[in-house]
Amino acid sequence: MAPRFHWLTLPDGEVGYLSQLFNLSEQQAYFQFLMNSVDWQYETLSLFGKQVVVPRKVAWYGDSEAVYAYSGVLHQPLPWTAELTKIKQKVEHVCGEHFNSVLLNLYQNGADYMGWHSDDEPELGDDPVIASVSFGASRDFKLRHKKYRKSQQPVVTQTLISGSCLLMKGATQRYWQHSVPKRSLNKVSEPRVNLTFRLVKLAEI
Ligand SMILES: O=C(O)CCC(=O)C(=O)O
Ligand SMILES: [Mn+2]
Repeated sequence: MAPRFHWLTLPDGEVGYLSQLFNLSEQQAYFQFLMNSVDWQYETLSLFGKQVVVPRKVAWYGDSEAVYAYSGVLHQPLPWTAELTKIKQKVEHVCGEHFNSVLLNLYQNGADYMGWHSDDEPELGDDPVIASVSFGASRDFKLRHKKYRKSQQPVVTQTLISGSCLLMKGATQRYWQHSVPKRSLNKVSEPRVNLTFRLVKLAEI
C-alpha cells in the first residue's frame, strides 16, 4: 500500500506528515551522500544593513531557470545530481506534486537552527507547496499562527525523524510561520540534513 500522510489539525493551513518515506538503508545511503557530496555553503544575508551568517549550511539545486531571490540575493541553482533527482521523484510521487528546485539545510548539531518565518517569497506563487524531507538527527519543527497570542493558541510541534516527509500546502504560508529551534548539545549532538522541495514559478517574459 502507498504510504499516507497524517494531516495535522490546523486552521487555515494544510500540513501533512509521513514518518517513513525512506527505509533505513535509503536513509543511511542518502545521508552519507548528502553530507559528503553536496556543495554546502555558509550564507551571508544582509539584515537591517548588517551582514549576518545564517546558523546552518545551505545549498540550492534545481532546473537552471529556477532562480530564487531572497534577502536581496539571487540564487542560481546548481544542476540536479542523480541522487537528488531520485529523492525528488519519490517525493513527487507520494505528494502528487511537481517541484523544480530544492533548498538543502545542514544542521551540524542542536546549536544550528532556523528562526520563525514563512516561505512566502513571490517566486513561489500564492499558495506554495513545499515538501520537506529529513535525514539524520531528529529535530522538532514548530508551527505558530501569524495571529498567535501566547494565551490563545498553542505552538504546534511535529518532530521530524530521519526518512520522514512533511508537506505544507494550501494557505499554510499565508497564515502560519515555522521554525526549527535550537537544542542543547546534550539533546542533539548529531547532524541533520533537510531538503525542502519547491516549485519556483518562472518569470513571465
Ligand atoms: O529544516 C527544516 O525542517 C525546515 C527548513 C525550512 O523551513 C526552510 O528551508 O525554509
Ligand atoms: Mn521554511
